[in-house]
Amino acid sequence: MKMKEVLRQKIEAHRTRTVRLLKEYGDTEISKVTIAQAIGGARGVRCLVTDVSYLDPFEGIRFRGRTIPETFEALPKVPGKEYPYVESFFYYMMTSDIPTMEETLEVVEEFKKRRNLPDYVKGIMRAMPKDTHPMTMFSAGILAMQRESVFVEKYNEGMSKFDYWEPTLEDVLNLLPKLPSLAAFIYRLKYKDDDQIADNPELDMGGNFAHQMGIEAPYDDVARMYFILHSDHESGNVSAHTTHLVASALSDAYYSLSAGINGLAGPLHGLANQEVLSWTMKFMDGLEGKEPTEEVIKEALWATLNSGQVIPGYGHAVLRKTDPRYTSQREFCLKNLPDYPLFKVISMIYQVAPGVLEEQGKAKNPWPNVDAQSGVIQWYYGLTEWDFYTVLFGIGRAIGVLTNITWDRALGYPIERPKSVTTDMLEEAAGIK
Ligand code: AMX
Repeated sequence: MKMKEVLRQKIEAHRTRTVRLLKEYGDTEISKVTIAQAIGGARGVRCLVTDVSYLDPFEGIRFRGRTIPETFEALPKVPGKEYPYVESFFYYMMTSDIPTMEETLEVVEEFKKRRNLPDYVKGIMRAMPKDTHPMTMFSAGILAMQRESVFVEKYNEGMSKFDYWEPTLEDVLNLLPKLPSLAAFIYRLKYKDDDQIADNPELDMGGNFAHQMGIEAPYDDVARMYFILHSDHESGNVSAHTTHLVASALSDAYYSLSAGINGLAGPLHGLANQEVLSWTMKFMDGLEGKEPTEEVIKEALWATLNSGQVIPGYGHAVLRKTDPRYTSQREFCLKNLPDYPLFKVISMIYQVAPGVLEEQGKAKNPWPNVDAQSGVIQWYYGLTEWDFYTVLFGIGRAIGVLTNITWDRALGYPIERPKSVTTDMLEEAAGIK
C-alpha cells in the first residue's frame, strides 16, 4: 500500500527530530504550571506533542498545517460531489501529503475490504437493552472487536519497539472502516426496527454510510464533511487525550479508541451536539407556534444560566472566537437550507448568546463551538434521533485519534504518567502553610 510506504519514510525522517530534541534539548522549558492549572484541569499546560493538527485560540484548527477551507480545497473529491473522500483525508492526516486520486482510491479499496461488521458484534448490539445510549453501544462494539487486534498478536510473539507502529496501523486500518458500518447498524437497530441495509461495494466511506443509514444524497456529502470536520482538535481534548493516554500503556487501538469514545460521550464534550438540539427543540416547543424573537431567546438563555446550567454549544477551553468548524457548517446551511426554521433559530441564538454570556461574565469564550451548528443539518436531512449525534462525532474523531496513536507508536512516546501533588503541598507552595 502506497500510504504505508510514504508513512514509513515520514516516520524514519521524523524519528531523528524527536531523538535530537530529547537528547540535546530535553531540559528546555516550554511551559510552567500554576496552582490554578493544577486544580483547573491542566488548562493551557503545554505537555503533549502532536503534528497531526494544531489549534490556535483565534484562528481555530489546522489539519497538518491547513485550515478547514484549504483542506477541503486540496483533497481529491468524489466525482460529482462537493466534498472530498474521507479516505483521502485519512491519507493526508497520516502522512501530511495530499494524495493523488490513484493513491486515494487505493485507500478506498482497502477500506471496502475491511469494513464488514463481524456477526458477533451484531449479536452483542442486539443483546443490549433497547434503552442503551447509542454511544454506549458504539463504545462496546469497538471494545468487543479488541480480540482481533494484530498489535496484541505481534506483541505476544515478541517484537521490536521500532516496529510497534506497523501492527498499530494494521489495527487502525481494520477498525476505522468498520466504524460507519457499526454506527449505521446501531442506528437501524435502535430506530428502524433492525431493518438493516446491506453494504454497497460501489461506494466510498461517506457514500456507503449514507446508504446504510438509509438517507438520500446529499447526505453522503454531509457525512464526508461531518467526519472530516470532527476528526481532530489537537491532543488535549478529552477524547484525543484519553485515546492517547490509554494507548500509552501499549493498550491496542480498540481499547484506546473505546476509552476515547467514552470521554466524547460527556455533555461538556461531544454530547453537547445532542444537548444543543434538545435545548433548541424544547425552546421551540415552548413558543407554541409563535415566531421566535431575539428577546424571547435571550430570556430562555438567561433561564438556562440562572438554573445553573451551561448554554450547550457555546464556550471552549482553548478557542477564543467562533469555531471555524461552526462557520464551515453554517456556510453549508446558508447554501443548502437558508430558510429552514430550525436553522433560523440557531442563527438567532448565534446573534444573542455571545452577548448573554459576556454579560454574565463567566465564560472565557462566549462564541459558538462545533456543536452549536451540527445538529440542525442532521435534523434537516431526517436524522432526528439526536441521541445518535455524538456517534457521528465519534466516527470523525476516530480519524484523528487513531492517526495520533499510530504516530505515538512510531515515535516511541512512553507511558504517560504526570505527577500529582497534595493540597498541603499547594498551600506550602503558596506560602500559606
Ligand atoms: N454556558 C454557561 N457557562 C459557561 C459556558 C457556557 N456555554 N462556558 C463556560 N461557562 C462557565 C464555566 O462553567 C465556568 O463556570 P464556573 O466558574 O462556575 O465553573 C466558567 O464559565 C469558566 O469556564 P471557561 O474557562 O470559559 O470554560 P472551560 O474551559 O472550563 O470549559 C467548556 C469549556 C466547553 C466545557 C465550557 O465552555 C462549556 O461547558 N460549554 C458548554 C458545553 C459545550 O458546548 N461543550 C462542547 C465543547 C466542544 C466539544 O468538546 N465538543
